[in-house]
Amino acid sequence: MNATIIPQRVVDAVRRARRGVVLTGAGISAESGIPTFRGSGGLWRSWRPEDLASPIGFARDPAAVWAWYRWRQGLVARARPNPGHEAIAALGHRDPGWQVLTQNVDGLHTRAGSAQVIELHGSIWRVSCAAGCGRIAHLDPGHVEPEDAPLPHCACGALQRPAVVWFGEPLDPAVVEQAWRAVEACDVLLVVGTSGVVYPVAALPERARQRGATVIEINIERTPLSSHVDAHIAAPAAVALPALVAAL
Ligand code: BJW
Ligand code: ZN
Repeated sequence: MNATIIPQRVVDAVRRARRGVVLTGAGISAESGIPTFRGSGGLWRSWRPEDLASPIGFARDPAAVWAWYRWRQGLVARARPNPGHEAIAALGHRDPGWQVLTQNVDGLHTRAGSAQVIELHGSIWRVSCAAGCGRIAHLDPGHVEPEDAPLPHCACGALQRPAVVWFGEPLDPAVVEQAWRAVEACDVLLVVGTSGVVYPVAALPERARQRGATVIEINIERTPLSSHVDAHIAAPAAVALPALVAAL
């Protein structure tokens, strides 16, 4: 596939954009070998979200939650950014007016060279205090603990937990504010590899449209967003994004 998969009006909108935003989900990292959540092969086919990605699940069985996150940390540590991440970084190098908002916790946008990535759902490489004392620690991707290693503890004595946003938890209000402002100010929003069902992030594309932005979705499947966007590009992110950047 080549640049012809990208409609000319999409190329024109991206070329003309003064402020662009890329909003990504798990699909951008699929071609780096990181499983998505929903759909075939998705993580939620094998595990229940309420067991592994909720405060109640963690309280019930912190060892199971830590084993799952350590397994995912191992996958991410061995993964490399793919041409989709690299094309997004290239957009930012071409024009620093582009901003990346991601639901992913894998850090691959930063590793690909994107600056100032807003991580809406946190990072798999940070841990926080499960008792809420506020201490945060950073993990070394070069030293992922085995899945059955002892559970990590905060200096206050409580368990540590992954510093990610689980179901039923609020996103960091400062981060939401930044994302909201970016989306309200943009003239182009690229929505890449997200099923668009998890709120509040799922509301961002609609907000961009209300404010007059051109919203372009890149996804191998149709999503609830697809009938509300200006263009749906049905191709893998690692193909469509390099083709788009090459056409600019
Ligand atoms: C490709 C591709 C390729 C594949 N190329 N594309 C009922 C109605 C509305 C809302 C709610 C409701 N019931 C509950 C809620 C709220 C809830 C929610 O939205 N639930 C919905 C599921 C219904 N939201 C929350 O709880 C959020 N918090 C909140 O609302 O707080 C309110 C509050 C205020 C005050 C006090 C207390 C609370 C928090 C949501 C947290 C989500 N957390 C997770 C896991 C944590 C991080 C981690 O461990 O990784 O975040 S869940 C999971 O879903 C993860 C993701 O970031 C998130 C989004 O998934 P994403 O990225 O879209 O991935 P997939 O797998 O769904 O889709 C992949 C897509 O890629 C697919 O479309 C593929 O086709 C595509 N694709 N290969 C291009 N090569
Ligand atoms: Zn603590």
